[in-house]
Amino acid sequence: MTNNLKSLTVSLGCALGMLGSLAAFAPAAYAAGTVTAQNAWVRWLPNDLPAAGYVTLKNDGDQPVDLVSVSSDAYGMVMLHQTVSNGSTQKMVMVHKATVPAHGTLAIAPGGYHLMLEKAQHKIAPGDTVNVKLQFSDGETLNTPFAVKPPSQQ
Ligand SMILES: [Cu+2]
Repeated sequence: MTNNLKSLTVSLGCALGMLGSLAAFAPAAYAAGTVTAQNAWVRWLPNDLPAAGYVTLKNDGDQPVDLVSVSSDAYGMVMLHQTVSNGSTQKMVMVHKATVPAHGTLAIAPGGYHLMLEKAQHKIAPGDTVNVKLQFSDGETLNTPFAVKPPSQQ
């Protein structure tokens, strides 16, 4: 928990420096509809700390598809982050896309990618559901309900 909080605090700095960069990546236009979202949840933290969102993306198509934009009415800022290990330390970096392989899955899961959810627009607590919009390079948009879970959730 202590380590988590420390890296979340670090992410705030990285977040502020990169505000809005995801918006520059407009989805390309292809036929939509090969990606589905499963097991979407948020690890909520108290005191308005940024929350982390996790989801497994499954691509049934013949082409890889990139997750290129994330947003939510429930949070003022949503970013795609990646946790990078450097020996004993971890840090978060912002990434502009994450690829869901053809006929494969991408696990946005603890220790790897996560959605960084900041600036809650209303009171959010474990047991709630928040909607996050996931946009892909094939033009597809998935409005995905994320289950809000307590800090102890692994
Ligand atoms: Cu982060």
